Amino acid sequence: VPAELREAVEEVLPDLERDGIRVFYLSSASPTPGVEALLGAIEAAPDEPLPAWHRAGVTGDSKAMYIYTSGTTGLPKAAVITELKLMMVASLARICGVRQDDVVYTTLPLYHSAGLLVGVGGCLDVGATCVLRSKFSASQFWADCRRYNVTVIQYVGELMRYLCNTPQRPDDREHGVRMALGNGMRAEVWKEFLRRFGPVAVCEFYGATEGNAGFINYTGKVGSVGRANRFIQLFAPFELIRYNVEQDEPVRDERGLCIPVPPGETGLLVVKITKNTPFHGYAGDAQKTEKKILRDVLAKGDAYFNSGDLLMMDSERFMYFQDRVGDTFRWKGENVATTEVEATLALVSFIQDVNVYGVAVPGCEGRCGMAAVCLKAGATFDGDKLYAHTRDTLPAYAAPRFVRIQDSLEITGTFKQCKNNLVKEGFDPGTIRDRLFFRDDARRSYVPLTPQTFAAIRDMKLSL
Ligand SMILES: *[C@@H]1O[C@H](CO)[C@@H](O)[C@H](O)[C@H]1NC(C)=O
Ligand SMILES: CC(=O)N[C@H]1CO[C@H](CO)[C@@H](O)[C@@H]1O
Repeated sequence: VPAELREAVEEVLPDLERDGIRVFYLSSASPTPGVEALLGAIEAAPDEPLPAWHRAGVTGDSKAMYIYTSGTTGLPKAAVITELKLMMVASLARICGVRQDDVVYTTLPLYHSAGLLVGVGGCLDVGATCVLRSKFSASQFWADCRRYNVTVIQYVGELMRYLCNTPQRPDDREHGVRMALGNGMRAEVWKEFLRRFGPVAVCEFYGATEGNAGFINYTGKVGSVGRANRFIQLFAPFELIRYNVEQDEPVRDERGLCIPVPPGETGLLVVKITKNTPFHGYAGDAQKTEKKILRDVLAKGDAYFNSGDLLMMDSERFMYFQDRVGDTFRWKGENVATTEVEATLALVSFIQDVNVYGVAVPGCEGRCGMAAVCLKAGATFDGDKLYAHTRDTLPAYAAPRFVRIQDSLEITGTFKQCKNNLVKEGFDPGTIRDRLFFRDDARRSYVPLTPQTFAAIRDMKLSL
């Protein structure tokens, strides 16, 4: 632990000591009895290879570490990462073409799999140089790349968007970055990134920390997370199955089995659990582990890892990420993929950040779209412009009915947005301090949401 977390550590230290767990501060001294300081020990360590006895008894199945899932819904869960999994995920960098002479720049937190396993692990795997920054900074990003001769950058989709949102500069293309390695970049952002910062090869991959398989597109088809080739199908048999967003469960046929979707249709990604693609579950939580396993998928008695992600495969077998299961909601009988609406709204000139979710409205089935928006510095909200943009780019059911202006949006350590509190808070101007707007079709604009309008919606006098 970093020494800044001293208070939190001291609170649970007695429990940890009881379990025989040694705790280290990442500093050269420790202010806490019972906690050791790591930096001095690292300095003093010899640089010869570790003796083999040190890892005698370690096998592919040994637990290497726990990584907590990011917890966009509910508390984070500790996913078991085995030595084999660690090596497989670390090899992603090599598969994407990272070389020994590369300098890889990582600003992602190291307590998650992208930064730690792909970034640091990938550098260890190929023998490349790793440049770490404790916190991502959009304004310092390219300066860092120039200063440290960075050739490979690591991203999650949000980071690329933050970079594209920075003001244009004449030296935007002055850098030696040849490759970007990461996941979750939307096609719009991908195009804009290449236009702004030049020909950077993008290696986009898809995978969940605890998942048992993933995809990569190492040749850079814009927007795609990879291609489902025969090799992947043989190694990790996966299916996209029909999903009922309202019931929040897969659709089953009369035999009780799941139904694969045809190309072009969005489905839930499930990956068969086999010897090659085991699922190690969550530490000390058999119940949560079982919840991620889907049984009787294509045949009675089979078992699949439920990714919780909705993907689409096109006729050329390219895979596209659509949304997280819990993030998609139903409105007017249609599925609204929040990440898709977010990507569309992010293109509006005065919007810096946006988080889309669905709120309950009295007397209405499903949930009604709402967007929490953070404005660009110095920009003002333009209801007419937003209305015109959503009318031109989104189907009517997907355009948010309500907009909430916030100074900043709550995100997790891995730049994922938190929706739960926003959903709970709803759209009542009587309790929400932020400015609220309402999509008014008659006036073709987003207009301030007045207590009168709210009351009319609540009392079901105004139909949405
Ligand atoms: C970056 O490259 C330049 C030119 O090759 C070199 O002079 C400089 O020392 C390098 N910087 C770092 C931090 O390695
Ligand atoms: C592995 C993979 O699917 N690569 C594809 C990524 O995108 C390029 C560009 O369209 C395709 O040609 C590749 O086949």
